[in-house]
Amino acid sequence: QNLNINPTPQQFVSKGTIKMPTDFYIQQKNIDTATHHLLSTFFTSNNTNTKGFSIIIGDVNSKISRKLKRKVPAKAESYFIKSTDKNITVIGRDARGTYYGVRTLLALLQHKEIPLGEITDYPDVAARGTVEGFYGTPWSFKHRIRQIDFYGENKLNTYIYGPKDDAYHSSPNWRKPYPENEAAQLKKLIDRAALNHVDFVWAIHPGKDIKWNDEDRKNLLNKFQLMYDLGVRAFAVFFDDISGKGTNPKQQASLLNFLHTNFIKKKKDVKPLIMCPTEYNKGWSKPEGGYLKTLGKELDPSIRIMWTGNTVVADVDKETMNWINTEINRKAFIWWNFPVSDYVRNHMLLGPTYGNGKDIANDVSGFVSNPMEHAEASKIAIYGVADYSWNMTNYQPEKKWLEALKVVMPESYNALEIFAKHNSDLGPNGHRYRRKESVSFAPEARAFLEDLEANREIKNFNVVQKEFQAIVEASYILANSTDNTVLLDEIGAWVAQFQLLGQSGLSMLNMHTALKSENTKDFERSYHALKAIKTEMYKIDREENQNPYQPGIKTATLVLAPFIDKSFVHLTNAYNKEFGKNLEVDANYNPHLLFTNVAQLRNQPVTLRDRTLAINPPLEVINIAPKDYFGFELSEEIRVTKLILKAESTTAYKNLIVETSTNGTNWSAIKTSEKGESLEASINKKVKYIRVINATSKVLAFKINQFWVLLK
Ligand code: LOG
Repeated sequence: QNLNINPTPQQFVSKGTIKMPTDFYIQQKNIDTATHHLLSTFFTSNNTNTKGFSIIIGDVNSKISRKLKRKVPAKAESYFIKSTDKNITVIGRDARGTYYGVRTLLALLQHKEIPLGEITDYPDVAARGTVEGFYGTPWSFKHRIRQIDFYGENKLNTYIYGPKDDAYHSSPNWRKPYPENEAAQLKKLIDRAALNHVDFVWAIHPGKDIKWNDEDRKNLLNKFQLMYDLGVRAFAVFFDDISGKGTNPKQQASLLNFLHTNFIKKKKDVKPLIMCPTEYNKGWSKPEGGYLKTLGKELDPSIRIMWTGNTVVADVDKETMNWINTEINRKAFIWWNFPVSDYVRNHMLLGPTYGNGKDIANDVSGFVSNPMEHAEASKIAIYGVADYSWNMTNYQPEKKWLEALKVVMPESYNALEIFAKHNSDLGPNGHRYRRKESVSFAPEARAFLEDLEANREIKNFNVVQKEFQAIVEASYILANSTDNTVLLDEIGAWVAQFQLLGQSGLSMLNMHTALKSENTKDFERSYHALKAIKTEMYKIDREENQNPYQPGIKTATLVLAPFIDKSFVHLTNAYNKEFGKNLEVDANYNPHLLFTNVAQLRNQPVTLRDRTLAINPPLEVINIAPKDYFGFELSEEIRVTKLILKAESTTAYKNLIVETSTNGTNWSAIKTSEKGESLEASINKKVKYIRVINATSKVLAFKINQFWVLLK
């Protein structure tokens, strides 16, 4: 029997069901405020009295049958429930276990019939939840309240508060108290967390300007005390994304040990410290510097060390864990950088939570997800994280994803499913992290294109048509839904874009039908309609979500959008040929490629905006060896008018040569000039390849701030 409880209980022995009683008799022993509160959300004076169906709630120290108490697993936060036709008993290992038992009890009482039997349950991972640790607009108060309630509902016990753009979390103000109104709001969040049995972990990020002296130690103690007074009982110290003196592992360890001894231990009611190291992923770790080993050796064993995996954005597996745990002498606390989108801000990441090993429960001390700045939309992924971290071996990504959609949109979940399944990949990005997208539609798109290109009858025309129709309809439903307006506020612009995309797909299909029946009037109408739809999409992309990093609104970029573009190009070409017409073919997708032998650049996305073809500038220094080059391979010979390179320092310019080629073998050099900060070349000829090459015999190292060519 499916209990429909998230996270999935570890063990459920089913013994039939009984009809839901109308009245309950609650006997509670040893329960805390949070559990009291939770009970009061269901049991009121209307449905409780001493003659009702018995519900006995307590923990292992309460006066409850010894026989049943023995069934509570000897694990933190565990509970045991026995339900018979006479009564239901809920016993927690500890206060939180009892609370979780009551969460499950209330879920059982949502059914029309009460499932009978025994539930034995406990979490696989000790600390489970999120770290609000992204760049960009921090979550609002309202969103945080909704998140914390959601964590309680899904048995997540950890919310690490560390928004990069909170000035009192990081420099310059980490030493100062929060202004009164911010402190008051934090206090409300902290109280709300307590009511949901969520540890509100307040993180500080002092490494940008910390001085390794007594004064700053006192500053930290003082700030911790202020946060303690607001109700914080769990703390973290982040040393990520810093450079300079703050990165010293001996100093970091010594400071943290100091905080451990003089604050954590003294308080008695505060959880062990969590720290995020400077080298927080394997790709950035320099074993020869001994950074991680030093932390591992010197940090008090109770202090947890965070880890994002083999790279900044990565899924973690057994091997990941074996490596890091050996380095740091303890079980790493996983900071999973999903569904965070601060490096692909024009995308919505609404797909399932998947990719992490199901065999690492015993290798981690915690597992938290870093979400999107879109809090509500992140719940889809977080729901999966709750199940994965609670009951790892039984975790089923797709099943949990479908459930999550229903939880966030109880009415319009079918429409949300259509939207979410086509909006999950990140597009090409410097971290090389990708997600599946449009999984069930991808083979249809492929088959359609194959038939189209082979001039065959398109066998799955109806299937494809149905999908586009569904996309348009789902978008209307979502845009007018009222079951989660908070979510709609976040995804609205993407939904609008998605609707247009679906509409453009229908026009593309019409073009095909018209071409087949040689109806030029219909063909040209649909052709122009599709172009007009593209213009509208372009407008949304230029008006909505205009952040300075990845501005705009991208939708269904992995499968759907390229599918429509390719079909459009093919159909227009075929039409032009057959009817001797000259309709413009440009589908304004980027058919050009990056052309480089520099490993550091190989995965940088190339974007075409208007007629400007550019490399997405990476944030790190690039090493260009002798004969190394970077540039573009154009889809065909195209007239290029201009090339611009803006490097962080201009000293490399004299060592670089700009070359063009029509075949990739024979190259001719182009004259360059330095204009202000840029290296510029005026070209004005048709080329297929264009590149900048290191013509010297030494390695050139520079940061690329801009690199683009202008196409005619
Ligand atoms: C930051 C984080 C950011 C994430 C993804 C960590 C430990 N730190 O590169 O604030 O959201 O990557 O862009 C990070 O992941 N730095």
